[in-house]
Amino acid sequence: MKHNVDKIKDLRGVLSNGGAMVKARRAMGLMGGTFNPIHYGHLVAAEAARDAFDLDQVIFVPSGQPPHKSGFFVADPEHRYLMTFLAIVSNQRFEISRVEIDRSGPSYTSDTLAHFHALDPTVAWYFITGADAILDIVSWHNTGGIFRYAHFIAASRPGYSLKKIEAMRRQLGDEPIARIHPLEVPALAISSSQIRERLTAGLSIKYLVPEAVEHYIAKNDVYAALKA
Ligand code: DND
Repeated sequence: MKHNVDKIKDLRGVLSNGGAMVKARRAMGLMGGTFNPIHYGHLVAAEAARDAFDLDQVIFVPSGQPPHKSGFFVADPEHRYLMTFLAIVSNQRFEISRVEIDRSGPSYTSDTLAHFHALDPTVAWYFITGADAILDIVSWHNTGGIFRYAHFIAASRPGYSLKKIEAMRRQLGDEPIARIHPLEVPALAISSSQIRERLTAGLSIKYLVPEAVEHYIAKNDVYAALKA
């Protein structure tokens, strides 16, 4: 089964237009995340973005070394990769990339976007985030560079207001702001931190994460360190 898309061969599409061949500008989504663990909030946001922006595929990109996470337990990258794989495998339009898992050093989004742009510069790349992540974007590494290679889809998330995007105009500038596209998605007040808290307390995480992810966590005791 194809599940590593870092060597994309089939991205270039052509449309037949009255006999002339016109290169189609394909649109692809990138769903970056720590996925510690992945849950239905992530999956609903990715699917809603795929639908609304007519994306050919959404590629999930689990962070190897999250650039900004500190002060709490982050599961091993291979566990987070495999949980993400299990969560997306049944969706034909979802894929997964190891690019950040296999890259050493902090997993900066600017490097990842440059990577995908280089794979196929004819593709319109859309980086999907939740409202909380987009409102924090001014603190990201190489803020000037991240908008060069991608548009951003900012999915609504309970507790965060997409109206605050406008307030970042002064710091980011007009062009980057024009590349941020707010998107209302079905509200799911689920977070990875809430799931970790439930695991710590010995509470059920059923129906918050896909069943295969729930089983993977239990079988491998992925969050054992939290119970110590
Ligand atoms: P998170 O750690 O917030 O991921 O990271 C999101 C992305 O931002 C990753 O690709 C990071 O590498 C990148 N980032 C962050 C900070 C700095 C830099 C890059 C840098 O380059 O300097 P989570 O696993 O927590 O969540 C994944 C995504 O899903 C996030 O965008 C989050 O907002 C969203 N999300 C939801 N959206 C809608 N409803 C929910 C959600 N729960 C999470 N319930």
